[in-house]
Amino acid sequence: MKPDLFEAPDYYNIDDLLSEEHKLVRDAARQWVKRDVSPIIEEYAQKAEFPKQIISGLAEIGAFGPYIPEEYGGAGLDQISYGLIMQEIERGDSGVRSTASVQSSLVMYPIYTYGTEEQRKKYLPKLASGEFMGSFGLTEPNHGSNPSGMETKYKDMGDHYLLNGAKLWISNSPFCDIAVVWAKNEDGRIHGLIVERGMEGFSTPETHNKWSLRASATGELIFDNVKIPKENLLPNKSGLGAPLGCLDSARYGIAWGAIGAAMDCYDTALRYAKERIQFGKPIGAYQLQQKKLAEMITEITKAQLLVLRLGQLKNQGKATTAQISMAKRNNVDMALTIAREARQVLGAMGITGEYSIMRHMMNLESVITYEGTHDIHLLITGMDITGLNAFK
Ligand code: TGC
Ligand code: FAD
Repeated sequence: MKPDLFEAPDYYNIDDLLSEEHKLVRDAARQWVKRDVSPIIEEYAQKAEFPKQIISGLAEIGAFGPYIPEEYGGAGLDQISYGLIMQEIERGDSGVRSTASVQSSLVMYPIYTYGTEEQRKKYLPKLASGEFMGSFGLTEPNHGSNPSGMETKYKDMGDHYLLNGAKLWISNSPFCDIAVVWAKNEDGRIHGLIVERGMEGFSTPETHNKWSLRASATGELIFDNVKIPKENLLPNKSGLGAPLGCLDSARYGIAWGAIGAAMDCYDTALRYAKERIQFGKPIGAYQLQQKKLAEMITEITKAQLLVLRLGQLKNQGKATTAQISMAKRNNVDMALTIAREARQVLGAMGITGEYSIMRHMMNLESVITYEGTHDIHLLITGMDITGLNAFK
């Protein structure tokens, strides 16, 4: 892979709107990605393996629990810093950002928000340091976009719960130490349970043959009469709103993260267009290529402004699910369109692993599907503006 020459585009001087802390956090993540992710990521994507050696680095830049209070090992940062960290990590690779998103928003967030003080103390510091890695089990073979129909269930056995069922398409599953799993009780009410590796009847087979998110490990979570200690139930929220609340936080991070992938594609295409000579001129001198590049920077700039405002709302506790949906949907679609256009600017070179663009493009096919598909987010916006529910 070519050396990482990335220069971040900031067409509207958005840096002027960030605090010194935001810029320090962002720059530390940016330097770390350049030093520890860019040189190895193509190799790991090619061999379809998560690079476990970067776990400690992710912890050091605050990517595990950026907004979780410091007393539980988190970085105690605000929502804009969280977004900037996700942006920088996804600039390196969406799969690495996935690992951080799951750990922070789908494992640490529910334990912090819905868990007991004992659960917080037991798990959060280890998750923040990367000593423990977590996964989040919502999706099932028969229930993706409609998790309310989930079949995974648990039964109260007096001194413990008995868990049965299966989750599919689970990021980090093959190597997770714990899984936050959503299951129905005998009354059909959804609760979160913390399942630990080593519990009898719990297995995590890996899903192979992915063309997307190859540097992220994806797998199943299988529960065959798993005995769960009663203290592993998250007691402070039940119903589908509990997992959906976690998704709000993760989708917000993805809205920022997708900008990172788009910035990397744009920066690579811009540099290539200025250097590649055809018909005696750099290809960037031709109007067709300028149109592609001009539209890319326009869309990136709009996306940057969208998430910055969303981050302000989130810091004030005012960001709604529908506002987050809009940003996730828009920014991932924007990044995928830019990846496709940028790939064309590079001609044949664009299909090789010498450049990051094709990897970003393939990754974004997952990002546009997980955490609510492109269609589902449109329907969430539609429901919000019309007051009419297309799901029921
Ligand atoms: P609906 O009837 O609308 O809602 C059920 C209950 O939940 C409440 N609620 C929320 N609560 C908190 N936060 C939110 N964001 C909430 N949204 C809804 C709602 O008020 C209701 O409460 P109550 O008290 O009345 O019961 O639910 P529905 O069954 O009609 O479904 C709505 C729909 C389709 C929008 C939802 O199910 C959905 O978002 N589906 C998409 C599924 C999804 O996003 N799955 C993601 C799996 S995790 C993942 O992909 C990780 S990838 C990680 C990575 O690698 O980065
Ligand atoms: P389906 O729900 O079957 O949808 C298929 C198609 O139908 C889509 O185009 C969808 O938009 C459309 N559709 C569905 N319902 C409607 C409707 N009402 N109206 C119109 N169109 C509709 N899940 C987890 O729980 N944890 C994880 O860590 C996790 N990681 C993932 C990692 C990867 C790499 C991938 C690819 C997925 C991951 N997922 C995870 C699962 C992901 O959240 C689901 O794939 C996603 O929610 C969609 O579910 P589905 O694939 O079953 O598609």
